[in-house]
Amino acid sequence: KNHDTVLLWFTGLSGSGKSTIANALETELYHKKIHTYILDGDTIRKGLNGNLGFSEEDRSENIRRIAEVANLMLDAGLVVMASFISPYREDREQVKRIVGYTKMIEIFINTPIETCEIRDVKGLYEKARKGEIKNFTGVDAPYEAPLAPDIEIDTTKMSINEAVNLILIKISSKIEI
Ligand code: GGZ
Repeated sequence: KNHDTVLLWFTGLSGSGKSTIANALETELYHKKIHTYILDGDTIRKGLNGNLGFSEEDRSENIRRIAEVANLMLDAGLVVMASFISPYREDREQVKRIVGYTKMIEIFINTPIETCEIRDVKGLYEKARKGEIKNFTGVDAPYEAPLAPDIEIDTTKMSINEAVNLILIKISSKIEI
């Protein structure tokens, strides 16, 4: 089962660039005729995980369900990209246990919070600073950085293209692309 495929797990703060990189990577894989699927908060938290919030327990359950869905998609032969803050180390370890350690490429989008906050694409940091959103990652909820990610990207030091190329090299060390 799960032949020749891989789960690209993007972890990092809100606004760090996870989805941007996942989307650019998907375009490249499409050109290589690789079938992909992107799992991200925009879809999962509206649908499957619509009953979950941002407590520690709910985030863990969010990640657990996503891992199970990703595992099914790997069974179907897709290259799966998952773009979630996934702030807890133990939750990310659980993902590896669910899909298999060799299947998961952990990609830490390590953009400094100052940059994420300046970008503030959705205005959420400002709201969190004012106390209008509680338990916001990096403000009043923790982010446990990966200790040994497969890839680490700081988007203030690397372009999207460079990041995508780095990830493509890693993928090609695992599967034929
Ligand atoms: C963090 C929050 C919160 C809180 C709403 N903390 O920039 P975005 O908007 O699109 O990405 C964030 C998204 C995080 O959902 P995840 O499923 O990735 O989180 S986790 O892995 O921790 O379960 C942000 C928005 O949801 N958002 N409230 N309190 N991000």
